[in-house]
Amino acid sequence: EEKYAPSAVEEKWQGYWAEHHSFKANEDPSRKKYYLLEMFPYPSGKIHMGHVRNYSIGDVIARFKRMQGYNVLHPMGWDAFGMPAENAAIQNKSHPAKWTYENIAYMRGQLKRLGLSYDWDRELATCDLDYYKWEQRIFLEMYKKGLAYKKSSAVNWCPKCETVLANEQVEDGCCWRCDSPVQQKELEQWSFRITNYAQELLDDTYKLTGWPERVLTMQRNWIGRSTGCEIDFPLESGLSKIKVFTTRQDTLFGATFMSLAAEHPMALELAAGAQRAEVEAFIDKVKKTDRIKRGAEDLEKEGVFTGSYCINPVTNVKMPIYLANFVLMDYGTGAVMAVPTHDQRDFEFAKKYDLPLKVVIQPEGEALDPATMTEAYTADGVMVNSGRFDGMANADAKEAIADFLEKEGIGKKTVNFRLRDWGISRQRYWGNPIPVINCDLCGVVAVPEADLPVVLPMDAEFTGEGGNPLARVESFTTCTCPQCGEAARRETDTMDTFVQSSWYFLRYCSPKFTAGPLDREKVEAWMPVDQYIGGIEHAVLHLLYARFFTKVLRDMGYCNVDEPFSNLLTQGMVIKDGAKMSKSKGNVVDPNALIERYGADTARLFSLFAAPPEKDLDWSDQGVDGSYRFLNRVWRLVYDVLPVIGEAGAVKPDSLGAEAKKLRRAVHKTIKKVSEDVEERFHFNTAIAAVMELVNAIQAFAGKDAPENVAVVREAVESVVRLLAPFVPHFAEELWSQLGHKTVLEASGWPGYDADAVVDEEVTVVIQVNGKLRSKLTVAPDAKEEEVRAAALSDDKIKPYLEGKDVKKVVYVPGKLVSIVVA
Ligand code: ANZ
Ligand code: ZN
Repeated sequence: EEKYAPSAVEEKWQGYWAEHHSFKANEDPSRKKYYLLEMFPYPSGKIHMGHVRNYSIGDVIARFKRMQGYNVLHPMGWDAFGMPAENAAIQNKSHPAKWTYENIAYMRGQLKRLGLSYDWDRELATCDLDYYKWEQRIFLEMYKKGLAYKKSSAVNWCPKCETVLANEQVEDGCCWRCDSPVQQKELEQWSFRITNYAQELLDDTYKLTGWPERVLTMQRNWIGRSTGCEIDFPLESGLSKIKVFTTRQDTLFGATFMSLAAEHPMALELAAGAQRAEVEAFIDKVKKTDRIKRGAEDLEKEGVFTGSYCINPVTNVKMPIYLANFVLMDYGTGAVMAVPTHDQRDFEFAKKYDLPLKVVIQPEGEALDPATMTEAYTADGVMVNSGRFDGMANADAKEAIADFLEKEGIGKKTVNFRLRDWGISRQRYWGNPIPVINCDLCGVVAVPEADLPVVLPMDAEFTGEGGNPLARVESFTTCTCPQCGEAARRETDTMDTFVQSSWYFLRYCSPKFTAGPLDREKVEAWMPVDQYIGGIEHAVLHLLYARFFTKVLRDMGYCNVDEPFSNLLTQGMVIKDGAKMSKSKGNVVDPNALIERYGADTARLFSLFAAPPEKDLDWSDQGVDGSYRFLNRVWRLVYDVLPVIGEAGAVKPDSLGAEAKKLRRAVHKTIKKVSEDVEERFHFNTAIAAVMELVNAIQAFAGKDAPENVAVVREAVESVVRLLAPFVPHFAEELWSQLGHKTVLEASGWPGYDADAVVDEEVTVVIQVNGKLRSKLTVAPDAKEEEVRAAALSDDKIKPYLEGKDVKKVVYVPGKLVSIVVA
């Protein structure tokens, strides 16, 4: 008997798959396609347990679908631009490209060592010129369509990384990467007009039925659609007016003052005489606070009176105009009609500055008194103090007042989105150069198509000082303007790495295409991605950008899909001792050590068995050991029976004895359960547990050697091997070949179940009442006593005999009889 030696088995089958191009994907209209994708990794150095888990989950689905006969596309690549490479270069006095490509080479080896079923011929790295040059083309097309534009704006600035951060990259006021406090800075920035797609991005979330509801909710909140009105408030001077955005026009009669953002263009001109100095000081102070803090609910409300007034257009009451720290310039109009009785922020502000309160919505059957209110009343109610709208439900008044404002020309209904355009400029070297030239005479000039690509120069220096290293490469920055021929300066901002990850899944469809970014025919053959798998941390950032980019490319004619990912699975974290594995916690398990000791199959099996994919996986050394012991058990079982089952023919179900029939039922029930668990719910843990039970049943089956049973035993062990194949592929291949077959990967390799075989055997139980036969039941032979007793007592034919009587005794003779005694 041969001993299970994982490393030899794994090397053998990895060699076999490579040699036979087992995972090469070709378009094949005769088979149903299945595009399976895991979020590609950043080449940080080496893979961690989170990767092992993510890619093992994906690999199970890919192999399962392949065994079912699907034409599977399962590619892998590298999200290879970004800051860590530049930081490493500074530290090691080396080059980001060298660091990145070395990491890729190492990590590719690790992924191969795990036996993942990738089509390696499609591998790409986003820092390959062959990839990023096409992105420059797409950028210029977006520029020409007005979807990429440059504007000066206050941006989130990380002083440590010396770069701009998107709002999504600021977490609790700190840089998502290095955790430094984020500052505000005015800069010329390139942006993508994602706001043009806000409505479609929102609407289409309702088509994404294969996404977790939680992710869809996060996307919807991020897009943040609000419906309401814009309303004009004339200045007391009559010279001009202030436009506000409100979602609560039903509270208009209760607006008693006005709050403007410190950046509001009218702020200074409204600051009359004595107030001027105080207003200027306030503006200075507010501009220094970051916008995340300013938007936070617990912000201490602060403001300053401008000295000017405007007029409430429906009550004609004079309203003092304030600047307020919680009003943001980049939402709505940067001006808020303040209704302190019905908005909590306005309430706090009014209390602080002693401003008037007027109730306009009353809760049913209650009378709010402004003098005694301790917080704003924000729920629904009945309109009061609102002229002709009094007595209406406030929800109805919303409509009625909006109509009224439109009719009177005071305001109009509008929609507002929280979503901002996507700032993509990064003051960094290791990224895709934005392909434009800045000319003193002509302004921004696109690099002509003939001059593309703009190649990232290799001779930059990485000292860690002076900001963007790319801006110091003279040979790169010096150029002539393509329009006027004068000396000009090349743009040195590079694109956010989220741009590259917004279309890599499309490029995988035709990774070697040389006539453009995408071969439309191939893209049509493979897209959309049928199953996408990745971490929940990308619920907003990456997934929203990828959806946006897909729509842009669709509108440019590059692809034909509205949505890139039909189904999304967000897997949980790998934790140890109750905490996420991280260097700082010192609880990291290195996959290399694990694989060396137990082999890739055990590493895979453990990470699939220990928890369902969407839950956190709790690391346990015993769990790993248990997985390894299970594989050894299966290995021994197969070798044990090999000598006897060699000659077995097909199973003849009718000629089987009771025990053999029972084993066969277990086999087919397991096939059914595993198929359903994998296919419908990705519940790999329960699927594996079911196979373990089956293995126990086979081991316990006494008649293994009897000639009449060898066919059943062969079917049983072959089923075990095939059911395990997606999880522990090398192991399964080896045993499958020992069982006399070629490769378990073949289409139709996944077993089907025999519907007749899974039907439970039934026995007839008779029911007696006071010794007389009154009815019969059919139950499973191993049915539980309580169930049979309950079924007997509630049997329709029995009930009449029990009516009005006392049940004295119920006796169950298993599988035969229920005897009821009544008096
Ligand atoms: C009057 C009012 C009365 C409001 C009331 C609310 C309650 P959402 O739902 O998030 O879109 N607002 C408008 N622009 C703002 C800005 N630039 N900075 C800070 N706040 C702003 O929020 C819309 C509400 O947020 C608007 O409706 C406005 O206050 C405020 F009982 O107008 B409301
Ligand atoms: Zn010029």
